Amino acid sequence: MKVHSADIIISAVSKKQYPKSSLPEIALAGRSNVGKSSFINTLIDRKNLARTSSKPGRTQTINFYLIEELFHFVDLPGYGYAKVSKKERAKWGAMIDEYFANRKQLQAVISLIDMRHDPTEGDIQMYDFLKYYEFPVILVATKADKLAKSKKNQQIERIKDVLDFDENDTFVVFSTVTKYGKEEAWQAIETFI
Ligand SMILES: Nc1nc2c(ncn2[C@@H]2O[C@H](COP(=O)(O)OP(=O)(O)OP(=O)(O)O)[C@@H](O)[C@H]2O)c(=O)[nH]1
Ligand SMILES: [Mg+2]
Repeated sequence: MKVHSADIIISAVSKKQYPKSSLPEIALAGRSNVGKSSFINTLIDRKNLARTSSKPGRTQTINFYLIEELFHFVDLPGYGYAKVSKKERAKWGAMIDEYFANRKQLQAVISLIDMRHDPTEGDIQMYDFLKYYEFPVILVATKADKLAKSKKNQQIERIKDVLDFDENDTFVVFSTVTKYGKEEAWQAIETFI
């Protein structure tokens, strides 16, 4: 998809603030710093609409982006950042639960995983959660540019194995640096909007 219009609608902390719109939503979940915001920017050809940071934990609100007046990307706060307090972690959990429990517009979840490493405990929990509630998942294995070509296939198999990946879900190898996987990601998203 070639995107001409993309705007941030709101940074929400509770459901009262979610957009009053019935447009389909595609949410992005993943560890803090995995590249959720960068993924959005790459797909819509913008440098910095979704704020990115080398400091983990930057996105601590649920950010709704309206794309082509057609659907919303919903950038969820990242999990697994060590330097947050117990209280903040609980707040994160409540915010995410509130979103997943209430949002009928949600069509699919893009779950991002850092391709260089095995899935973390948080990655496994997130995937299990999404499968349990039967949300369609687009698994995006990102930072592919940082992995030697010879290691890629091996690591794809490893990630699928650790997650007990459901082959009905889509698996996309991706990089914001080379834009590898961009078309494939769009194709997967377009089946849900
Ligand atoms: N080499 C490489 N770096 C990437 C890629 N994707 C993201 N990054 C970098 O990873 C860092 C974190 O990216 P963000 O997009 O801010 O990550 P996020 O998941 O939105 O992080 P939070 O908002 O903190 O949850 C930034 O320095 C990005 O430039 C990629 O595909 N390749
Ligand atoms: Mg972010």
